[in-house]
Amino acid sequence: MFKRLAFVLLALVAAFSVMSVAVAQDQVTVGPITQAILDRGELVCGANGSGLAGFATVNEAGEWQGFDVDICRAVASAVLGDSTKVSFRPLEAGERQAAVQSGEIDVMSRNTTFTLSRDVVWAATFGPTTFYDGQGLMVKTESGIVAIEELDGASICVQSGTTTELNLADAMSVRGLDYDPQVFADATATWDAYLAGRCDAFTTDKSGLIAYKGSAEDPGAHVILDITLSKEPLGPLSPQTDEQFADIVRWTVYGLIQAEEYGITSQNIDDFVGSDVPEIQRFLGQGDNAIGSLLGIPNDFMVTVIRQVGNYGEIFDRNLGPDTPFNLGRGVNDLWTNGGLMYSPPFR
Ligand SMILES: N[C@@H](CCC(=O)N[C@@H](CS)C(=O)NCC(=O)O)C(=O)O
Repeated sequence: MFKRLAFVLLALVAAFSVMSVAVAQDQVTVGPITQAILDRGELVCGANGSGLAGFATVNEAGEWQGFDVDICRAVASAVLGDSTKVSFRPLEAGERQAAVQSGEIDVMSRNTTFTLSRDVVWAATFGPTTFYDGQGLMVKTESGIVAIEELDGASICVQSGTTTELNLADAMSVRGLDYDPQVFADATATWDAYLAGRCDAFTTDKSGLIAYKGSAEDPGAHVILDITLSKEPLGPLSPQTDEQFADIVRWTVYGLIQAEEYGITSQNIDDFVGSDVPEIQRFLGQGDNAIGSLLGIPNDFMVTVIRQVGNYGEIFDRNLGPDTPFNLGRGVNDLWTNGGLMYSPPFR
């Protein structure tokens, strides 16, 4: 008797779950952020306000470019089918929380570290990390300083509203070192103060140090110390008010990484669209595979994204790789198959 009841119950549960999957596939509820993007025909992306070479700068033609910029372009491509439909909102470090909480931006891609307190207090949903970074220290070459211990009693230029400011305090106190923090609200003022000799050292994410060093009149006059003070996982985030949109951001970033793993690029995407490999067909939303449709966007959204923006490796190389002034190695930002941390969950 009990067995029969249990069987009937199980059968009912199974039937309901099949039904709810079918419903979910057919009618994804488009969230308020996605809807607003569709209505205005444009994605609003929070970007670095002072400009960060390689990550977010405005070129002579007035176009935004850089690694962080391309992440927003990929999201615009996924939602609107057009990577150019993005309006960039410049944000200083201390303006980020308000920009997320007020909902004035749809997504932020601005060298922003994923931390527990930001996740909760900013009411944000962080997407996958796009650039694993760490905090560094830069000094003038002529100072002869090679180790953090030599900065005992030094003045250090640092930007407020950043994880940088907090990590510096930790790193110095744990070593019993005194220092005089010179704190500025915007990046340019921080850098200028260091250049003008108001500080013995300048600290920020190593990606930032590389960008600033490259922009110096004589890059050789500055050295980045061989020490990493913190973990700075940088990536996009969106207001927590729309989980459907957050899913789109998440799977667009994963799609960039997965495309690189498959060797699918903006140049060869058309060869892959006709592939008869089931995994590739599924990833590219071909045939009756439901991929994009589960997210409420075109089923083959990754075809558009890859065609317009390229895969993760193309984005990295275009902005930071060997043909750029930065010549950054992939390091931990390489694919997991090459010993790095870039790893996409399955598209299924
Ligand atoms: N990743 C750190 C630091 C990010 C940051 O804002 N860095 C500075 C220095 S590289 C910057 O980009 N400033 C530019 C600005 O505030 O516009 C964070 O999320 O707090």
